[in-house]
Amino acid sequence: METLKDTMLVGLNGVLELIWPLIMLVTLVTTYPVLALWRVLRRLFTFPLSMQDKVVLITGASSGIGEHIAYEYSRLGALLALVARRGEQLEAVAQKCRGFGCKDVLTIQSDMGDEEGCKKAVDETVQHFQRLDTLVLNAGLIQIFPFEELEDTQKVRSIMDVNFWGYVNTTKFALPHLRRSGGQLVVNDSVASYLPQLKNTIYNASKAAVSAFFETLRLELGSDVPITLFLPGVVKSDMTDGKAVQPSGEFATGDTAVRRRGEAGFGLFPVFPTPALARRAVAAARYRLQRVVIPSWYSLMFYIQAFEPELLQLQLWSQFSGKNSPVKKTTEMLGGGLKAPKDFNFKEGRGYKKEE
Ligand SMILES: *[C@@H]1O[C@H](CO)[C@@H](O)[C@H](O)[C@H]1NC(C)=O
Ligand SMILES: *[C@@H]1O[C@H](CO)[C@@H](O)[C@H](O)[C@H]1NC(C)=O
Ligand SMILES: CC(=O)N[C@H]1CO[C@H](CO)[C@@H](O)[C@@H]1O
Repeated sequence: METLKDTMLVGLNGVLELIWPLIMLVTLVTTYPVLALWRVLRRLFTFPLSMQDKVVLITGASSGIGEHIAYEYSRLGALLALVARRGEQLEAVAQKCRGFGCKDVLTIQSDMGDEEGCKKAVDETVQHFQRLDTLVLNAGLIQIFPFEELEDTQKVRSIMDVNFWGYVNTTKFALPHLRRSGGQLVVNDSVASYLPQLKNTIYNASKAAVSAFFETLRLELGSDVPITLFLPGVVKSDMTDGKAVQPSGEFATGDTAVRRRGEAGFGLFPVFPTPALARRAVAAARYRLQRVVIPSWYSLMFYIQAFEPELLQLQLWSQFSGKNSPVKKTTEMLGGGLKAPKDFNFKEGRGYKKEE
């Protein structure tokens, strides 16, 4: 039964629904120029953090974005703790870091998909260096298949474990050390956290969770431990090369990886080179920026998603179907490491409008 009070509350909310957008619009128009000016001034008058002899812990450091972030910090004189599951590859990266001038690199073979692994990464770093200044959370898994192909959701729990819980648990273990050193958090989020991307349901959800978690944590920590979220668009990495979790829970390898890579439709967007991405992400962290989209043109899509989601959906659907699927065409045209195999059949995309 609706009470009189309920009716009045609904009425009050109704009034707000009418006038609030107007108030917001006026606020946006009046405050935006001031804020834009403040951002420019802040950028001009803030000195980037010196990384000389600072201890940086990087997860997912054996390849792709994490690897290049390690090189970037090496050039800046930081001391590194590199974490990944693949020990040999990690050693090779560490060797290159030394070549770039890093004075001390610790490699930690660990799985960020379980709690012990997260704890081990932080503990061994602090044991070795006696401190921790920057935690770069970057390890991640992706899936490239429609949700309905999945027989058992248990099989893809690993994505949420690594991409979300791994980040949360590592943050939990690292925070006391970061507080002590006046350190900072740097987090690899993805534009997938606000841009829907077909065949990436769980991945997309894990990224949205990361966004929500760290934006909230930011409010709690204030300036004690600054948080920089970087949101890469399509970047060349093992992930965009098709190394993805399968409906079976296994990793895609060989031909399957190549097929998955083609199916992902990553090829529609021009790939952003990984070293350049790492440079921008590290610069953003040194300026303690809160959130950077790299490359920045992706951020415009955020407004489309917010105000005209139908438009974005239309574009994504058309991308995956039809005779002249732009995915197919641009993938072939661009190459850039994302080239589909010659005999790849783009029409096979399951669950989408099939060609008659
Ligand atoms: C995170 O910690 C929780 C609580 O201890 C644990 O249940 C979970 O398995 C951990 N997950 C990861 C990925 O570390
Ligand atoms: C960081 O994001 C990019 C782009 O989404 C991805 O290729 C890379 O592997 C990332 N790591 C995680 C954890 O998403
Ligand atoms: C943040 C977020 O939810 N992003 C997208 C994840 O994917 C779904 C389904 O495609 C979209 O509706 C979301 O906008």
